[in-house]
Amino acid sequence: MVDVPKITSMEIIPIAGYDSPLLTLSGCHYPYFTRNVVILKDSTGNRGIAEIHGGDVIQAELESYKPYVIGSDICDYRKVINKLKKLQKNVDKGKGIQQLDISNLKYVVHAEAAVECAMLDLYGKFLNKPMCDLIGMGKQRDKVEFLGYLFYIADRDKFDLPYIHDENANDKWSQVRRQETLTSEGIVKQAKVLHEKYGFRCFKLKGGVLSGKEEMETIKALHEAFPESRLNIDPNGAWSLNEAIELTKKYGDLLTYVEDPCGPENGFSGREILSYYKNETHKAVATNMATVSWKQMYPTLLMKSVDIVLADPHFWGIEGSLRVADILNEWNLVWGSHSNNHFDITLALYAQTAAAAPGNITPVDTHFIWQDGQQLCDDAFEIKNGCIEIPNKPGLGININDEKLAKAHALYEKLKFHERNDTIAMQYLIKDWKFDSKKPTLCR
Ligand code: GKR
Ligand code: MG
Repeated sequence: MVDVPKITSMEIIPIAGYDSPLLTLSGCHYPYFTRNVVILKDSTGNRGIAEIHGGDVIQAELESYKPYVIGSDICDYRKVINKLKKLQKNVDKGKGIQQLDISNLKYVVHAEAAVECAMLDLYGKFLNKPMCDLIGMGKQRDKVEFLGYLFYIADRDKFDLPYIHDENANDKWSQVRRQETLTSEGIVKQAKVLHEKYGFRCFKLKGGVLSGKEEMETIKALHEAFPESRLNIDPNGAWSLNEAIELTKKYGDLLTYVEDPCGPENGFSGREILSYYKNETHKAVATNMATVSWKQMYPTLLMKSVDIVLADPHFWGIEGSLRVADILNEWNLVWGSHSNNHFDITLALYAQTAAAAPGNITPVDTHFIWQDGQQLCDDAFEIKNGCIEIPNKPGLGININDEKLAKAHALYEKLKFHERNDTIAMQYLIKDWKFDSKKPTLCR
């Protein structure tokens, strides 16, 4: 009989990283973003790691899990997760983020996904198998394609806030990602530099900032610069149903698919509105807003509201996200993953989960390009030719560097608040600016 290692300790380490003043419907990214890192130790001395969204609510949720995690056999991760699910306090109240109210994000995130990741990392180390071999129906592909996530960027000199400068960096991307970018030419330049550095063949423009027409003109410019590339725009539901239909009729052929073009309006949910949108345009639709839970999945599928569900493992759990992938694949629909600002541990999790997702998946979202250089692991995965190749290493396939982790924690300790808030920075640009799910950020 083999002795299965037991979990002997669980540490939750809140950390922070640097960001640019990226613009989205919810406002402007603050100079810092926060995450929670989980480290589990087992009786053999192995460490299992995970990273999830930041903030006090998620940190407290993770802390409350300790008595149920410590002492468990590492291979009992399903049993532990089932228990944690029953305990969960911050369950989605049904509204989710279908209107991109960022303050609801913490209710959509499932903190137990971090425990699942760290336990699977330990389990993989014990069996000497990569995580993607152990989850869902096992490894489906050796490499995973990611997309180049393009953002409009505000002028950092307009803020009295310590945005990172990267002044000493000599690569083009480190400079471009910190410069004001509010025009089509600027976004095309961003895409060109990203293509050169990471080899992306698929791009997503974060919309909801300028008018729909201006943003679709940017898509047109991107199409001219990259005629072979897959293009997608995500205004996070800022457009009305009518505007989304009009814009799609004029520019829709330039897009491979469109992400959350419209959302709830006139008493209809985002799922209903997207279904009307699809009936009229026949355009492929992706979402990370209308469908973020199993309850929301049922009406989504009944009404054929979307074609692509961006099932972030932090929202659905790792096995949950792969169950979504399985269902979508059986019905000729498509799996992908959404992202928020993150470090390299999340990048590895996306790669491992996507490697195990069956079917013809869509290139995975990642914000990591905006944080590249702030790696916590010396053996972090790298995006080359637009893809991450899954290494033949056990578990997640990466190992944390304690000094780098301590530095990210020290940065967190200096922060006055820990939850994401895009209004604070935005009010430097437009006095008294308030989030409005139906008004692009700069159209005030
Ligand atoms: O980083 O501001 C952002 C994004 O807009 C993020 O909050 C979204 O959740 O990337 C996400 C999306 O695809 O909707
Ligand atoms: Mg989205």
